[in-house]
Amino acid sequence: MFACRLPWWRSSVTCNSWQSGHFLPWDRCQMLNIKGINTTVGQEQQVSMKEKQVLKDLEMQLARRDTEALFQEQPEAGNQYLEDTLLRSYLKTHLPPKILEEVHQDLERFGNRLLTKIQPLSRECELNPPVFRQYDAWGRRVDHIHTCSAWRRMKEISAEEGLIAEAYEKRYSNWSRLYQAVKLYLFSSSSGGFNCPLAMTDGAAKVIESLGIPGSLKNAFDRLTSRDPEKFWTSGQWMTERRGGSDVANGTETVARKQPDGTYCLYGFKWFTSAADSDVTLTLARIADAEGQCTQGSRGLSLFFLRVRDEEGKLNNIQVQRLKDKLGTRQMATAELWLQGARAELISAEGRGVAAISNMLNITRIHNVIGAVASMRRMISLSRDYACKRVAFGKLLKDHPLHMQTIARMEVQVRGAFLLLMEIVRLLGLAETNLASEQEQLLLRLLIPVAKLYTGKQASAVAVEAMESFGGQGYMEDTGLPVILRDTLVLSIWEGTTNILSLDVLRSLAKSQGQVMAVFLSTVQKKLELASGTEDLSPAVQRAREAIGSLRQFLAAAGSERALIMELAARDFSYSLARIYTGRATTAITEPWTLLMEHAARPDASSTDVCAALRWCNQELCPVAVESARGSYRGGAALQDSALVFGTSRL
Ligand code: UCC
Repeated sequence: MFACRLPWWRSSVTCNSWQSGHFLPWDRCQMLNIKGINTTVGQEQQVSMKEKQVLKDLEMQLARRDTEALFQEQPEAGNQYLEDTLLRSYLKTHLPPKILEEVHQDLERFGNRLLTKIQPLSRECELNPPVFRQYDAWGRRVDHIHTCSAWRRMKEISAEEGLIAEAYEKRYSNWSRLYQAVKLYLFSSSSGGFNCPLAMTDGAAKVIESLGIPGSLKNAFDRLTSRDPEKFWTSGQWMTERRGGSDVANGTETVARKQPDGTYCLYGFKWFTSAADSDVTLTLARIADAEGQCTQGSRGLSLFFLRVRDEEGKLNNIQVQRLKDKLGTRQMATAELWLQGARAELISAEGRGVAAISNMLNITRIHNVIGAVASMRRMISLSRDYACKRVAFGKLLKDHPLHMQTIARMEVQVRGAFLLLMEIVRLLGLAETNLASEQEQLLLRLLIPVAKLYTGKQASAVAVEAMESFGGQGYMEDTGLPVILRDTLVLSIWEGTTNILSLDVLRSLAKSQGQVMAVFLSTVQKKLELASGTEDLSPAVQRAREAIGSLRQFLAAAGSERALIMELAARDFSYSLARIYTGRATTAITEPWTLLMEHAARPDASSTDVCAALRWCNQELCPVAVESARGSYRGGAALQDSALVFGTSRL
């Protein structure tokens, strides 16, 4: 009788039904049975002419069916700006009408340009990663990094669109920074990795601006912030050496020797240099004294500016050792570089390199947040579109409640992350136009690492989840989905890992002697009291209020062991700040609500806005209090952790 094997691989599914010298696939056997053709083993070899004809017809249908089964409708995104209702409602709520009108027109146009012109370039960048050629045909060392034309076009587009310029021209005063961030957010997922050099370019411009744009750097500043593609320069940020990625203070070995003309020659090895095709860079080095000695640690580091190549394209006493073979961001050349007397200009006070470059770090970390939110938004948009096209189990994915629950959970995450991003760039805009109060400046200092670490993790989780929503197709390279995942996974690593950023949160507490925390708590508390009048949101307000109470209790209970406890608690503590604040207010420091709640409390808020706020506040808002109550930071917790990792025998 019929004895079909269970399928282990779709195309090799067979049954024992032998026809014309071939095994029939399982579904064809099924069809024969359905058609009433007797297919028991003994009779199979005597199929009549009529039956053969039926079989032939079936073969054709099945051949067609097999082919059709390979086609699925491709998920697509339209004009990202027009489709992003949260972005549009945010801008409508916050921007002054005149600015909104201008910005709206530009963003709609940009959304179309992204869709029709820029996205295809992005794919080209992925398909044509940079190539490194060390020697020419005649054995001469050339160290040439070849980038594709699409990558170079991205640079021109970045200038044309004012993706850096917008923030420095300040034509919309404090709103310019936010407007720039919105353009970068739209650009990010279509940039083919060019968002990385833009982040560093913005950071370099910020450092130079914070130095008062010294005459020697005027040309560089003008180029970094130019709208002219012919003039526009990008910058690198060479911080990482072999001994230190996170621990820059102890890992930096590069030495700077002063020259008679006041410039310096740098000698050392830079282990990761992102966008090594950049025109200029900022980097750290230790200045050697007359005896060739250097000060070790953070206080020995100074900040330098250098051009990577001269006018003819010749490297500035730099050798490229090789390009990095990375999991993602493959569109971009990340190189190992030997500095062999690279000419550089000292741009910080001696020994103040880390403090000076932290201006750059804070900007690139904001760009990281932009990248994280953009990546989540892109994945969710595609996932949502696919849910409207893909049929499974007899109905569209969008009609499967569990599938929709999964996407809805991601949507709550991206909404929270988006509003946190807007809050940060709003505060940055105020700070850059001298409109920020001292409290707002403190909040900004605290929120940058909080947002960077939190959204980096969110984005990785959402990208993985969203990929799964496409089933096996999500895992297929030529759908373009794995690129998004790969490029997202770096967001929790570069510009400071989650733990390093959690420690930076503690640094901001220590440096401000706790003021950042006092501002955080009093701000959120005040907002919630004022917010409690909106009935729909009252469960969220209640949960947020409880979370703040728990946070206060945790801080009070840390007591004398505070330093040790805080180090162990740093990550959970930072997560708590992110969740509580995201669930706070946007418009001004003296106004009510949590970010999502404030958005949900607008007169023209939708039920979606309310639902997102409620759901955000349904998660554990203060994990640090929960873990603290479990004893995760006390007494022998650190020893227990080690025992778990290594086993007691290794302790
Ligand atoms: O990965 C890299 C490039 C990737 C490409 C960029 C893509 C961007 C996004 C793309 C968009 C999609 S470059 C490598 C990135 N590396 C890091 O991020 C380093 C991670 N490590 C840290 O952040 C560490 O915490 C260090 C290096 C900052 C620690 O250095 P120190 O010297 O041990 O730290 P100190 O001694 O605590 O701080 C020295 C001074 C202090 O000021 P003073 O002396 O006045 O008290 C600090 O307050 O620097 C100040 N400072 C800061 N100030 C340190 N960090 C900050 C900060 N974040 N903000 C303000």
